Amino acid sequence: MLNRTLLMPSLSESLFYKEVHLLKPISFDKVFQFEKFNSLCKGFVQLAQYSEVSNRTDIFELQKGSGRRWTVQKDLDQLRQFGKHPYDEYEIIRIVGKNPFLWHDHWPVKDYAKIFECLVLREEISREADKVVSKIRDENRKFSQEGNYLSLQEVSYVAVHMRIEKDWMIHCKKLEQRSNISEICSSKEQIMQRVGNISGLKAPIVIYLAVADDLLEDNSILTGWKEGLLPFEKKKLGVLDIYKKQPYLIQSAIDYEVCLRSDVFIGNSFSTFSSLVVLDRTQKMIAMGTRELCGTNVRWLSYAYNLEGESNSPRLWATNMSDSSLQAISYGSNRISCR
Ligand SMILES: Nc1nc2c(ncn2[C@@H]2O[C@H](COP(=O)(O)OP(=O)(O)OP(=O)(O)O)[C@@H](O)[C@H]2O)c(=O)[nH]1
Ligand SMILES: [Mg+2]
Repeated sequence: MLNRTLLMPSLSESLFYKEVHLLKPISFDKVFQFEKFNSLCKGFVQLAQYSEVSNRTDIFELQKGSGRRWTVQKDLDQLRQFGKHPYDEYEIIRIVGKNPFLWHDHWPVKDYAKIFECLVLREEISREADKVVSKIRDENRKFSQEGNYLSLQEVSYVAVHMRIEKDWMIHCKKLEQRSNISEICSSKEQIMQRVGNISGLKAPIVIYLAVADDLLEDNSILTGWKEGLLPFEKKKLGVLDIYKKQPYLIQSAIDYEVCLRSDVFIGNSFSTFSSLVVLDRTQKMIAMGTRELCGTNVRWLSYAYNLEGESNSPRLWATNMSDSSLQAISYGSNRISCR
């Protein structure tokens, strides 16, 4: 919209809400392949390094509004205005403000989602995810042989993003009160029960539990699953070392990959992490030419356990790519396009 190049953003390596003093920036290119991004996103979004800027002091600060009187229309008008004279004379525009954009209202999901095709993890990170996935598949193979199953049985796995860590429990309770929706916080028991009711999971099958161990107060997540569902977290799988040597952000990035590649994914439709995994999977389905995004016989099947589906199972979940707002995929929703 401004017809400008985005200077490489800095991300946060640590969790923000309680460790502000430990806040450690990590540059975009430590996580994603920088050049790959620009080549895949040519004509859409381009990134540049700070070193490419000739005059780093020639900055115009664009102040974004906030509060009730700040509307989507004002936000949009301001952006348009800053694409023109005299602002186009400045080499850098720095956008500042508490909510720099009302951004989720300016682009339809379909356009925004293109970004995800350009975000490719650095190899040293995806290699760690490869290790975790192959451990999961090894376990699956072991159990399917023990049970005298055909050795040709597909070596597939299920990933459940159990969003029950303590940062979430604080957040989701508040959100339920504020939005007057009671389907946001799911207990461990509800997750186990609903996942157990999914018809068509070929037991025995390994269930990978994607949780941030450090933030988990209840460490009994391995018990209480229906027979035939074989739960594994990082410790039982023997991959704790892989995660422990990484900062918070990279740990979640590895788990994101593991969830992305699973045969069936089950998450919480109000979690940004879960919503982005499902968006990514929906995009893969569309790229493969899948017509029935909400069928149960598709590759990249996903469910939301915080919403009730058929016979008390989790609800089937695919991203509505023609949604006009990013609200649903960035902050969550209970309208998830499959019924
Ligand atoms: N740090 C960490 N996070 C993990 C891991 N596995 C899964 N996650 C998930 O990654 C997300 C990290 O939390 P945030 O930094 O708040 O991410 P977010 O994009 O705001 O996602 P939500 O809080 O779930 O909406 C959480 O949803 C975690 O449950 C892990 O091993 N480590
Ligand atoms: Mg969060």
